[in-house]
Amino acid sequence: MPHFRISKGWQIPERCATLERLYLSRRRFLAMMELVAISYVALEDSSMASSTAAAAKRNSTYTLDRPLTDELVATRYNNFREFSSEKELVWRLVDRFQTEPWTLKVGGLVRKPQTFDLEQLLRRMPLEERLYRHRCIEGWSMAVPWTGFPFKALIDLVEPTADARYVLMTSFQRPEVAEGQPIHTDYKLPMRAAITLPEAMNELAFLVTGMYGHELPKSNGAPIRLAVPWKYGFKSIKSIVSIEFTAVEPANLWNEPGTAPHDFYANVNPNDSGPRYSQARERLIGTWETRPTMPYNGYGPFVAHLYA
Ligand SMILES: Nc1nc2c(c(=O)[nH]1)N[C@H]1C(S)=C(S)[C@@H](COP(=O)(O)O)O[C@H]1N2
Ligand SMILES: [Mo]
Repeated sequence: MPHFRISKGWQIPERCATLERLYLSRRRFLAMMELVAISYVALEDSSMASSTAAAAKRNSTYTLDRPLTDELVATRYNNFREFSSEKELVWRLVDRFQTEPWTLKVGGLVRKPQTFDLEQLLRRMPLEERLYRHRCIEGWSMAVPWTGFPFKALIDLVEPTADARYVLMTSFQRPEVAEGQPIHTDYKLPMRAAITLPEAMNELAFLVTGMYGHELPKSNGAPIRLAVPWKYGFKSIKSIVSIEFTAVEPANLWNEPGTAPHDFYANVNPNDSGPRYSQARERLIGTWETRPTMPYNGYGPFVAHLYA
């Protein structure tokens, strides 16, 4: 972790003022930033140890129609409401969130429910790199080299029963280190995302542990997040702590009480015109370029048959 990133944390932008006022006096805020700087140094060693989670051979099946998003843009413009609803702020607020060690509980309608130590699990999983587009329902997109393994490889370990129809993933809940968790009102916490079992078994469904050949940054959902690139970004849940196989459609973001409604599948669709956003076009972050939105975000050849 280069040290210039630490000093950047001191440059508090104007829009943090609200957050600051809500939570901390300026003095306490600065003291916290100092602690953060110290823990950065302490963390250096442990984060290098798990670099196996990050670098892997590229699978050439998945190609892009656009340049990769600049790494600094992709890692510093984040939706991660547990920390902040300000996208440019998330990466500055994640330092106290400890992601090692990490356990992933996999259960529900499976023959072999298991609680995995993530580091041990990764030694057994076939890691590869994939170039994927990512499309947020807010109308922005990025193109990222993810490292990870097919969701199916994990599903094969636990063996879903014949009754299993859906897969529910739950994110972490630690309000003491995630500043957004005590205040934010958009998501029911902990955040949950669900897809169908055939969707999870589809070759595109990818569990991500790294990006750009590096360890997955906390801002992007360390130590393990989903990438389902044909769906709006909110299905690609970050920092997953549990995966549960169910027979009935689980309540999850955005179709549970208290959240803005959206259909369960949330497949990218240029004809969507929700109350908040038109989905006709998208903006490529880090650029001023906009492009027409593609059905299934361009992944129709892989997934359209699931909905026929
Ligand atoms: N736990 C959790 N996962 C999450 C979110 C979140 O707020 N919390 N936001 C989602 C949304 S809306 C998007 S667009 C992507 C953003 O991923 P990125 O920050 O890596 O670009 O993460 C998704 N996963
Ligand atoms: Mo999103």
